Amino acid sequence: MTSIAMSPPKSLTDEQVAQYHRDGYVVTPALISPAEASEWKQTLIQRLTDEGLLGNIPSGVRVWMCDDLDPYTSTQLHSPSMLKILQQLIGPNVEFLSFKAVFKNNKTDFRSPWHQDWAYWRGSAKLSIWIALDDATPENGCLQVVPGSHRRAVEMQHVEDVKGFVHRLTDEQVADLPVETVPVPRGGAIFFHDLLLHASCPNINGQDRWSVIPTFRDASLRDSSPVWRTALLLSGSSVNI
Ligand SMILES: O=C(O)CCC(=O)C(=O)O
Repeated sequence: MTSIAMSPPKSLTDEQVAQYHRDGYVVTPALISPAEASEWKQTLIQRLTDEGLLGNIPSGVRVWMCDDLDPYTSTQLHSPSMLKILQQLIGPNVEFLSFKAVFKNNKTDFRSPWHQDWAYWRGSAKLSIWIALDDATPENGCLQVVPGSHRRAVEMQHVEDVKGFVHRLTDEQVADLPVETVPVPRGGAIFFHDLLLHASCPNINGQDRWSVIPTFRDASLRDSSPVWRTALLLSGSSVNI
């Protein structure tokens, strides 16, 4: 792990914890500092450059498993703030599974379609953190969510598309639902349940909108998901590894 200057540890209020359980998501406007967000973005750009993938991923999504952590990401994932908030939302046993970079810009300018992450991995409930590495606005592709949609899995279409997101809903299927658009400043984060219906706005102004999305689970629950061979225990004990 690298040594970096961390922001002071943060936690959620009881009201924010209740909001997560009621709505399926909660926003923290400053999980990390803007400087940390910028450094994380540069780290991921360097990784993608080293892998020969920068500018070469039509989906704008790259996933890394937990045994493939770069030092900067590892340090951030072990930050006291992140663990404290995860324990508030998941409980004392927290496992980290994988993380992805999702980048929208003047080339990958399409919206991510409506979906529930659970359709991709199934098994026990997961929690992901959508962390803004740039200011995320309605114009450059911030997230949209349907509050309360995390209470049940919905049937999704299977669509083959080089841009990814093969399990998705059409915009028409979401038309009558109470969509919220969620701008987040650089360093801010959205903690969200894997059944939360979410999408992102199209990038219409061409400005970078990078995010990093780590995924976690309650390590005390046995997970039948076939996606992860291994996990990294961050606190407590695990029935899975
Ligand atoms: O950041 C985005 O555009 C959406 C990403 C997303 O929904 C996902 O990776 O599950």
